[in-house]
Parts: sequence; structure tokens; C-alpha cells
Amino acid sequence: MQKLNRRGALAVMALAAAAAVVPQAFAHTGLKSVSPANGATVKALPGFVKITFSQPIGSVSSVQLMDSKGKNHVVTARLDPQNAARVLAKTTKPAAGTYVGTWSIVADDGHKKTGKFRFTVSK
Ligand SMILES: [Cu+2]
Repeated sequence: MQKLNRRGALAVMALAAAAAVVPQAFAHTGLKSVSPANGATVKALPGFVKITFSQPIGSVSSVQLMDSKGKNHVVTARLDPQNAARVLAKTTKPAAGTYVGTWSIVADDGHKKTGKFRFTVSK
């Protein structure tokens, strides 16, 4: 009985030591930049909207890009195969107007993050 308890105590200590290390390794992911930038005016809707985070993320939940009529212009949204901290949202053909984008991802630590941005296509 005593032996078991000692082993249990050691296991608890090992877990506590591991937990103390985790917060640094899995700091919260933050948004680094959006392209086109929030508030920007561009000449044409780009082929891709790029959403970049401070560190690699787990997965993309959704990205939408709404025009003033409420139509979504994102065709597909996925992680950049060359940069796991970046989401590439493929968009439809350019048209003038203001677009409101929303994104939703799951960070590497399992936390959900969402955000919003807006830009104008002048053309
Ligand atoms: Cu987090």
C-alpha cells in the first residue's frame, strides 16, 4: 500500500512538472496580418485572401467574404501547404464594392479563434 502511494505521488509530481512546461510551448496564437489589410482599398479582388497567424494553427474552420448583397465570395479555404501559420482563401472573380471577411480557426492548443476584417475593391 505504502509503495503504491509513493509511486502515485511520483506520478503526480511528474505530471505537475510536465504541466509547468506546457504554457510556453503552446502560447496562444494571435492574428498577425490579413491581406488585403483591414480597411484597405484595392484595385481588384485578389485570387486569394491570406490570413496569417503568429504561429502554426491546427485547422481552418471557415472563412467567408461577403459582398454588400450578402453573397459569399470564398470558394475554398485551407492551410497554406508552405506555411502552417497561414490560411489561403480562394475567392471568386473581382468586382467593385466593399467586402466583409470573417474567419474561424482552431489553434494548435485547441482554442477556437475568430475574427473579422473589411476592405474595398475600387475598380
Ligand atoms: Cu490558446
